[in-house]
Amino acid sequence: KPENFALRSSPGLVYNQPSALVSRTDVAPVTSWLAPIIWEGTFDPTLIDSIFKQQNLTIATTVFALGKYTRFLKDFLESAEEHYFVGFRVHYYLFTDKPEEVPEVKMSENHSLTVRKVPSMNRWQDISMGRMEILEKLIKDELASEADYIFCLDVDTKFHGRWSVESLGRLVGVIHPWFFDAPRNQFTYERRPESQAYIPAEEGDYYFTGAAFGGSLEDVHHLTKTCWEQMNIDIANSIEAIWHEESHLNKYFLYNKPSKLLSPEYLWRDINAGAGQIKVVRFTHVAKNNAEVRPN
Ligand code: 2GW
Ligand code: MN
Repeated sequence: KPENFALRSSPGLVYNQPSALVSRTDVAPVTSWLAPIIWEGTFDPTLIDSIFKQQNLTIATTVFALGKYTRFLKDFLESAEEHYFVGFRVHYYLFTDKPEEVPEVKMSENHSLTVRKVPSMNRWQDISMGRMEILEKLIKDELASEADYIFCLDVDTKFHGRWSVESLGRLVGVIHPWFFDAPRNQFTYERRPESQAYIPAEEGDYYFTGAAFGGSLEDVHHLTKTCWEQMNIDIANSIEAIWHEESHLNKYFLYNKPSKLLSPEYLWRDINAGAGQIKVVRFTHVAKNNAEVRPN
Protein backbone atom coordinates (compact mmCIF):
# COMPACT_ATOMS: atom_id res chain seq x y z
CA LYS A 1 0.00 0.00 0.00
CA PRO A 2 1.42 3.38 -1.04
CA GLU A 3 0.77 5.09 2.32
CA ASN A 4 2.74 2.67 4.50
CA PHE A 5 6.20 4.06 4.21
CA ALA A 6 8.86 1.92 5.80
CA LEU A 7 10.64 4.54 7.88
CA ARG A 8 13.97 2.81 7.81
CA SER A 9 16.93 3.66 5.66
CA SER A 10 19.49 1.12 4.59
CA PRO A 11 21.73 0.18 7.51
CA GLY A 12 24.89 2.21 7.47
CA LEU A 13 23.65 4.81 5.00
CA VAL A 14 25.44 8.08 5.67
CA TYR A 15 23.65 11.30 4.78
CA ASN A 16 23.46 14.90 5.95
CA GLN A 17 21.68 15.48 9.24
CA PRO A 18 18.19 16.88 8.65
CA SER A 19 17.56 20.18 10.42
CA ALA A 20 14.55 21.37 12.39
CA LEU A 21 15.62 24.95 11.75
CA VAL A 22 17.27 25.38 8.38
CA SER A 23 15.52 25.05 5.03
CA ARG A 24 15.24 27.05 1.81
CA THR A 25 14.26 30.60 2.75
CA ASP A 26 13.48 31.88 -0.77
CA VAL A 27 10.60 29.48 -1.43
CA ALA A 28 7.74 27.95 0.58
CA PRO A 29 8.42 24.27 1.32
CA VAL A 30 4.85 23.66 2.53
CA THR A 31 1.30 24.87 1.76
CA SER A 32 -1.15 26.35 4.28
CA TRP A 33 -2.83 22.91 4.44
CA LEU A 34 0.54 21.33 5.24
CA ALA A 35 1.26 19.64 1.94
CA PRO A 36 4.96 19.66 1.05
CA ILE A 37 6.06 21.65 -2.00
CA ILE A 38 9.02 19.90 -3.58
CA TRP A 39 11.95 22.18 -4.41
CA GLU A 40 15.61 21.37 -4.88
CA GLY A 41 17.25 21.51 -1.47
CA THR A 42 14.17 20.41 0.48
CA PHE A 43 14.91 16.68 0.22
CA ASP A 44 17.90 14.35 0.28
CA PRO A 45 17.83 12.24 -2.89
CA THR A 46 20.04 9.49 -1.48
CA LEU A 47 17.96 9.14 1.66
CA ILE A 48 14.60 9.30 -0.05
CA ASP A 49 15.70 6.76 -2.69
CA SER A 50 16.77 4.31 0.00
CA ILE A 51 13.43 4.64 1.80
CA PHE A 52 11.41 4.00 -1.36
CA LYS A 53 13.72 1.22 -2.63
CA GLN A 54 12.30 -1.10 0.02
CA GLN A 55 8.76 -0.74 -1.27
CA ASN A 56 9.06 -2.35 -4.69
CA LEU A 57 6.76 0.20 -6.34
CA THR A 58 5.54 0.50 -9.91
CA ILE A 59 4.81 3.91 -11.37
CA ALA A 60 2.39 3.87 -14.31
CA THR A 61 3.03 6.79 -16.63
CA THR A 62 0.61 7.79 -19.35
CA VAL A 63 1.29 9.88 -22.41
CA PHE A 64 -0.78 10.65 -25.50
CA ALA A 65 0.62 11.25 -28.97
CA LEU A 66 -2.01 11.66 -31.66
CA GLY A 67 -1.59 13.12 -35.12
CA LYS A 68 1.60 15.09 -35.51
CA TYR A 69 2.41 14.87 -31.82
CA THR A 70 4.22 11.55 -32.41
CA ARG A 71 7.21 13.74 -33.35
CA PHE A 72 7.69 14.55 -29.66
CA LEU A 73 7.98 10.92 -28.58
CA LYS A 74 11.65 10.34 -29.25
CA ASP A 75 12.89 13.21 -27.06
CA PHE A 76 10.24 12.55 -24.45
CA LEU A 77 11.08 8.86 -24.06
CA GLU A 78 14.86 9.17 -24.41
CA SER A 79 15.05 11.96 -21.85
CA ALA A 80 12.70 10.09 -19.51
CA GLU A 81 14.96 7.06 -19.66
CA GLU A 82 17.80 9.30 -18.52
CA HIS A 83 16.05 11.13 -15.68
CA TYR A 84 12.64 9.71 -14.75
CA PHE A 85 12.42 7.25 -11.82
CA VAL A 86 15.84 5.81 -12.61
CA GLY A 87 16.23 2.48 -10.78
CA PHE A 88 12.49 2.21 -10.01
CA ARG A 89 9.86 0.27 -11.93
CA VAL A 90 8.06 2.36 -14.55
CA HIS A 91 5.37 1.21 -16.98
CA TYR A 92 4.65 3.73 -19.72
CA TYR A 93 1.24 3.56 -21.39
CA LEU A 94 1.38 5.35 -24.71
CA PHE A 95 -1.88 6.15 -26.49
CA THR A 96 -1.58 6.95 -30.18
CA ASP A 97 -3.49 6.75 -33.44
CA LYS A 98 -0.21 6.06 -35.27
CA PRO A 99 1.53 3.09 -33.60
CA GLU A 100 3.79 2.76 -36.65
CA GLU A 101 5.32 6.15 -35.83
CA VAL A 102 6.39 5.21 -32.31
CA PRO A 103 10.21 5.38 -32.27
CA GLU A 104 12.37 2.53 -31.06
CA VAL A 105 13.76 3.72 -27.71
CA LYS A 106 15.87 1.44 -25.57
CA MET A 107 14.26 1.00 -22.16
CA SER A 108 16.27 0.41 -19.04
CA GLU A 109 15.88 -2.93 -17.29
CA ASN A 110 12.92 -2.09 -15.05
CA HIS A 111 11.13 0.27 -17.44
CA SER A 112 8.66 -0.94 -20.06
CA LEU A 113 6.40 0.58 -22.69
CA THR A 114 2.93 -0.49 -23.80
CA VAL A 115 1.51 1.12 -26.94
CA ARG A 116 -2.28 1.39 -27.23
CA LYS A 117 -3.99 2.34 -30.45
CA VAL A 118 -6.78 4.88 -30.11
CA PRO A 119 -9.00 6.32 -32.87
CA SER A 120 -7.93 9.60 -34.48
CA MET A 121 -9.91 12.60 -33.35
CA ASN A 122 -10.78 15.63 -35.38
CA ARG A 123 -11.21 18.40 -32.85
CA TRP A 124 -8.05 18.90 -30.85
CA GLN A 125 -10.09 19.86 -27.79
CA ASP A 126 -11.45 16.31 -27.95
CA ILE A 127 -7.92 14.88 -27.85
CA SER A 128 -6.94 16.99 -24.93
CA MET A 129 -10.14 16.41 -22.94
CA GLY A 130 -10.63 12.81 -24.11
CA ARG A 131 -7.54 11.93 -22.13
CA MET A 132 -9.56 12.08 -18.91
CA GLU A 133 -12.00 9.43 -20.15
CA ILE A 134 -9.25 7.09 -21.34
CA LEU A 135 -7.29 7.53 -18.10
CA GLU A 136 -10.36 6.84 -15.99
CA LYS A 137 -10.96 3.55 -17.83
CA LEU A 138 -7.30 2.53 -17.75
CA ILE A 139 -7.07 2.96 -14.00
CA LYS A 140 -10.40 1.26 -13.28
CA ASP A 141 -10.04 -1.69 -15.66
CA GLU A 142 -6.34 -2.46 -15.66
CA LEU A 143 -4.01 -0.80 -13.25
CA ALA A 144 -5.21 -2.07 -9.86
CA SER A 145 -2.87 -5.06 -9.86
CA GLU A 146 -0.26 -3.43 -12.09
CA ALA A 147 0.86 -0.20 -10.42
CA ASP A 148 1.00 1.74 -7.16
CA TYR A 149 1.16 5.30 -8.47
CA ILE A 150 0.40 7.02 -11.75
CA PHE A 151 1.62 10.18 -13.48
CA CYS A 152 -0.11 11.62 -16.55
CA LEU A 153 2.16 13.76 -18.70
CA ASP A 154 1.98 15.94 -21.84
CA VAL A 155 4.16 14.59 -24.66
CA ASP A 156 5.47 17.96 -25.94
CA THR A 157 7.94 17.90 -23.08
CA LYS A 158 11.44 16.83 -22.17
CA PHE A 159 13.28 15.79 -19.00
CA HIS A 160 16.53 17.55 -18.06
CA GLY A 161 17.00 16.55 -14.42
CA ARG A 162 15.92 14.11 -11.75
CA TRP A 163 12.19 13.36 -11.40
CA SER A 164 11.83 10.48 -8.99
CA VAL A 165 10.29 9.16 -5.77
CA GLU A 166 10.34 12.58 -4.07
CA SER A 167 7.33 13.32 -6.31
CA LEU A 168 5.17 10.47 -5.01
CA GLY A 169 2.09 11.16 -2.93
CA ARG A 170 -1.62 10.47 -2.67
CA LEU A 171 -2.62 13.38 -4.94
CA VAL A 172 0.06 15.41 -6.71
CA GLY A 173 -0.21 18.66 -8.67
CA VAL A 174 2.48 20.70 -10.42
CA ILE A 175 2.55 24.50 -10.04
CA HIS A 176 2.33 26.16 -13.46
CA PRO A 177 5.57 27.93 -14.44
CA TRP A 178 3.86 31.17 -15.49
CA PHE A 179 1.82 31.76 -12.35
CA PHE A 180 3.85 30.68 -9.31
CA ASP A 181 4.36 34.31 -8.26
CA ALA A 182 1.01 35.75 -9.43
CA PRO A 183 -1.97 36.84 -7.32
CA ARG A 184 -4.94 34.46 -7.60
CA ASN A 185 -7.16 36.94 -9.43
CA GLN A 186 -4.67 36.81 -12.33
CA PHE A 187 -4.76 33.02 -12.63
CA THR A 188 -6.31 31.82 -15.89
CA TYR A 189 -9.04 29.88 -14.11
CA GLU A 190 -12.43 29.56 -15.83
CA ARG A 191 -14.30 32.74 -14.79
CA ARG A 192 -17.77 32.12 -16.25
CA PRO A 193 -20.17 30.79 -13.59
CA GLU A 194 -21.97 28.74 -16.28
CA SER A 195 -19.02 26.34 -16.46
CA GLN A 196 -18.45 23.60 -13.90
CA ALA A 197 -14.81 24.74 -13.81
CA TYR A 198 -15.77 28.21 -12.53
CA ILE A 199 -13.59 29.68 -9.79
CA PRO A 200 -14.37 33.23 -8.58
CA ALA A 201 -11.61 35.86 -8.42
CA GLU A 202 -11.27 35.71 -4.64
CA GLU A 203 -10.82 31.92 -4.50
CA GLY A 204 -8.04 29.53 -5.49
CA ASP A 205 -4.73 28.37 -4.05
CA TYR A 206 -2.25 27.87 -6.88
CA TYR A 207 -2.56 27.61 -10.66
CA PHE A 208 -1.74 24.02 -11.63
CA THR A 209 -0.61 22.79 -15.04
CA GLY A 210 -2.61 20.22 -16.98
CA ALA A 211 0.66 18.90 -18.39
CA ALA A 212 1.53 16.78 -15.34
CA PHE A 213 -0.49 15.39 -12.45
CA GLY A 214 -0.52 12.14 -10.55
CA GLY A 215 -0.79 10.26 -7.30
CA SER A 216 -2.22 7.01 -6.00
CA LEU A 217 -4.46 5.01 -8.33
CA GLU A 218 -7.47 5.63 -6.13
CA ASP A 219 -7.06 9.40 -5.96
CA VAL A 220 -6.19 9.86 -9.63
CA HIS A 221 -9.12 7.65 -10.58
CA HIS A 222 -11.44 9.92 -8.63
CA LEU A 223 -9.81 12.98 -10.25
CA THR A 224 -10.14 11.72 -13.84
CA LYS A 225 -13.69 10.49 -13.27
CA THR A 226 -14.76 13.81 -11.74
CA CYS A 227 -13.10 15.96 -14.41
CA TRP A 228 -14.63 13.84 -17.17
CA GLU A 229 -18.10 14.17 -15.58
CA GLN A 230 -17.72 17.93 -15.13
CA MET A 231 -16.59 18.35 -18.74
CA ASN A 232 -19.65 16.43 -19.91
CA ILE A 233 -21.97 18.68 -17.94
CA ASP A 234 -20.27 21.63 -19.68
CA ILE A 235 -20.76 19.97 -23.08
CA ALA A 236 -24.48 19.48 -22.31
CA ASN A 237 -24.62 23.19 -21.47
CA SER A 238 -22.73 24.16 -24.65
CA ILE A 239 -19.80 25.65 -22.81
CA GLU A 240 -16.13 24.69 -22.97
CA ALA A 241 -13.79 25.83 -20.21
CA ILE A 242 -11.10 28.30 -21.25
CA TRP A 243 -8.15 25.93 -20.77
CA HIS A 244 -10.13 22.73 -21.21
CA GLU A 245 -9.22 19.94 -18.81
CA GLU A 246 -6.60 22.17 -17.18
CA SER A 247 -9.47 24.39 -15.99
CA HIS A 248 -11.35 21.39 -14.58
CA LEU A 249 -8.19 20.08 -12.95
CA ASN A 250 -7.74 23.41 -11.17
CA LYS A 251 -11.33 23.33 -9.95
CA TYR A 252 -10.79 19.75 -8.72
CA PHE A 253 -7.64 20.71 -6.81
CA LEU A 254 -9.45 23.60 -5.16
CA TYR A 255 -11.96 21.22 -3.55
CA ASN A 256 -9.66 18.19 -3.26
CA LYS A 257 -6.41 19.61 -1.97
CA PRO A 258 -3.33 17.88 -3.33
CA SER A 259 -1.30 16.10 -0.66
CA LYS A 260 1.93 17.07 -2.40
CA LEU A 261 2.83 19.90 -4.78
CA LEU A 262 5.71 19.91 -7.21
CA SER A 263 7.44 23.25 -7.74
CA PRO A 264 7.82 24.70 -11.26
CA GLU A 265 11.15 22.82 -11.42
CA TYR A 266 8.84 19.98 -12.47
CA LEU A 267 7.45 21.90 -15.46
CA TRP A 268 9.56 24.83 -16.45
CA ARG A 269 9.11 27.10 -19.48
CA ASP A 270 12.30 26.27 -21.29
CA ILE A 271 15.72 25.18 -20.22
CA ASN A 272 17.26 28.67 -20.40
CA ALA A 273 14.48 30.80 -18.95
CA GLY A 274 15.60 32.19 -15.62
CA ALA A 275 14.06 32.68 -12.19
CA GLY A 276 16.28 32.81 -9.13
CA GLN A 277 14.21 30.26 -7.25
CA ILE A 278 14.65 27.58 -9.91
CA LYS A 279 17.89 25.81 -8.98
CA VAL A 280 17.26 22.72 -11.12
CA VAL A 281 15.20 22.44 -14.28
CA ARG A 282 13.81 18.91 -14.28
CA PHE A 283 11.12 18.90 -16.97
CA THR A 284 10.11 21.46 -19.59
CA HIS A 285 7.51 22.09 -22.22
CA VAL A 286 9.37 22.16 -25.54
CA ALA A 287 8.86 25.04 -27.93
CA LYS A 288 6.42 23.96 -30.60
CA ASN A 289 5.12 25.59 -33.73
CA ASN A 290 1.38 25.32 -33.13
CA ALA A 291 0.56 25.98 -36.79
CA GLU A 292 2.76 23.05 -37.74
CA VAL A 293 1.72 20.39 -35.23
CA ARG A 294 -1.94 21.11 -34.58
CA PRO A 295 -4.67 19.86 -36.90
CA ASN A 296 -6.86 22.43 -38.76
C1 2GW B 1 -3.59 19.80 -28.90
C2 2GW B 1 -4.01 21.11 -29.14
C3 2GW B 1 -4.24 21.53 -30.44
C4 2GW B 1 -4.03 20.64 -31.47
C5 2GW B 1 -3.61 19.36 -31.20
C6 2GW B 1 -3.41 18.92 -29.93
C7 2GW B 1 -2.96 17.57 -29.67
C8 2GW B 1 -2.69 17.20 -28.37
C9 2GW B 1 -2.70 16.65 -30.72
O1 2GW B 1 -2.91 16.88 -31.93
N1 2GW B 1 -2.21 15.40 -30.42
C10 2GW B 1 -1.95 15.05 -29.11
O2 2GW B 1 -1.47 13.94 -28.85
N2 2GW B 1 -2.23 15.93 -28.09
C11 2GW B 1 -2.00 15.51 -26.69
O3 2GW B 1 -2.63 16.40 -25.78
C12 2GW B 1 -0.50 15.54 -26.37
O4 2GW B 1 -0.21 14.56 -25.37
C13 2GW B 1 -0.34 16.92 -25.78
O5 2GW B 1 0.84 17.06 -25.00
C14 2GW B 1 -1.63 17.06 -24.98
C15 2GW B 1 -2.08 18.51 -24.67
O6 2GW B 1 -2.00 19.32 -25.83
P1 2GW B 1 -0.88 20.46 -25.95
O7 2GW B 1 0.39 19.90 -25.40
O8 2GW B 1 -0.81 20.97 -27.34
O9 2GW B 1 -1.46 21.57 -25.05
P2 2GW B 1 -0.61 22.72 -24.24
O10 2GW B 1 0.85 22.41 -24.25
O11 2GW B 1 -1.05 24.05 -24.71
O12 2GW B 1 -1.16 22.40 -22.85
C16 2GW B 1 -1.92 22.87 -21.78
O13 2GW B 1 -3.30 23.05 -22.03
C17 2GW B 1 -4.01 21.89 -22.52
C18 2GW B 1 -5.47 22.23 -22.64
O14 2GW B 1 -5.70 23.32 -23.47
C19 2GW B 1 -3.83 20.70 -21.60
O15 2GW B 1 -4.46 20.93 -20.35
C20 2GW B 1 -2.37 20.45 -21.36
O16 2GW B 1 -2.23 19.39 -20.44
C21 2GW B 1 -1.73 21.72 -20.80
O17 2GW B 1 -0.34 21.49 -20.63
MN1 MN C 1 1.72 20.51 -23.88
